Amino acid sequence: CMEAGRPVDSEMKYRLMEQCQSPPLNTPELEMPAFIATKVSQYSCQRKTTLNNYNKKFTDAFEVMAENYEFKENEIFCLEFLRASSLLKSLPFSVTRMKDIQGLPCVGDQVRDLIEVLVNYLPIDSFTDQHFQQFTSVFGVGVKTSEKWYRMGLRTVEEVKADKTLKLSKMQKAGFLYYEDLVSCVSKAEADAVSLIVKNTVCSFLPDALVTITGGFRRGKNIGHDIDFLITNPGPREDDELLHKGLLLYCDIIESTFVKEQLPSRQVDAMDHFQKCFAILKLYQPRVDNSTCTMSKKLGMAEVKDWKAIRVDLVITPFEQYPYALLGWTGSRQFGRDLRRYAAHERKMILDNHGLYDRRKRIFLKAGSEEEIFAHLGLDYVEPWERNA
Ligand code: DCT
Ligand code: MG
Repeated sequence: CMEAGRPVDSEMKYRLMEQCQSPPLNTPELEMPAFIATKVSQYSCQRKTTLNNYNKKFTDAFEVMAENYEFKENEIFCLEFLRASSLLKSLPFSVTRMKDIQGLPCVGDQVRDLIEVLVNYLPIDSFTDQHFQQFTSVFGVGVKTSEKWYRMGLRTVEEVKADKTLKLSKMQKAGFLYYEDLVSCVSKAEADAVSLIVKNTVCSFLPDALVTITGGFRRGKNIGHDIDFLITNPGPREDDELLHKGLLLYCDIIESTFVKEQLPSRQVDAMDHFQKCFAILKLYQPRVDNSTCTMSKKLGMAEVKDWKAIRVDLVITPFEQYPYALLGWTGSRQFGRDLRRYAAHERKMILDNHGLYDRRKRIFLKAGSEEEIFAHLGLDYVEPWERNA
């Protein structure tokens, strides 16, 4: 159900123009080290992308466009904007003139048009499409449901909550119940605190288990929407329950669907087959202001909430697939997509979160570390904090 594309979505362009009523930006010319645009790879796995993004005003807008096209199920245009966003994140300078993007890959006509609109304006800090971001920010609500609610005339999370006729899944119910906590980002300190809880709990079941934080926090981010963990146990497999019940506010366990003989999936955005648990954890936090606590107790008021609900993904992998799972779950999503695209198009190999299959030699390539996977692919190693594509 691809939709025929329009040059740049005219409504979106109009709204962008409206938000850009500020005078043109006057940045002094910066001394740039030699930068050769034509040498930049179209694959983010051949670039280094740290969190130092010089082109946020463009990449934010591109990500909104990508999300907009995802809603319209136009995958091609969605990917065009995601690739352009990731490319601009890797540039060592801010784009200030059209000349700056000359010769770069991943800049199609639509992207070029939008850059032309934005290049003369100040950064847009709060440009978001309220319509759909409102609903997809709820745990368990995807683009389909969000669009359905929007078409029903619902506009805010409160309106959805108040509508008793809606059938919510167990996941969405939890999403609404802990909504405020879950939309407020997870901090690095919270990630460290949860990390301790998860490690202690896992180790009480499996003393030799390896527990690693993955996702954005492994890439050096200071905030995230969730905390991702990879758990593996050297030696014989044990599928014990790894979860400490009292702290679990919500838990959805997906059993492993992995079949040993199965070839890696060719789908670029495929889910993996690991046993995983999408959970909401109760993290007790010492209150900063103790007086409020005692005061409210004295006055017989409702007790002050001394915990925060935090989204945690636990992924359990067999030991021999651990490096592939680590590479996949460290992300970013775009980095992973490009790794798989690079493997398929440049190496005739199929990569997923379980392994790497060489189609010419018809063998699975074993790896003991992420470095070995990059080597199998003939790629220079990219550190986790350089994978923020
Ligand atoms: N991933 C994957 N397979 C999935 C889901 C995710 O390989 N089915 C990878 C891609 C990125 C990584 O796992 C972590 O996913 P997120 O938590 O969604 O992304 P993040 O980069 O950690 O972002 P955030 O900071 O918002 O949590
Ligand atoms: Mg994450």
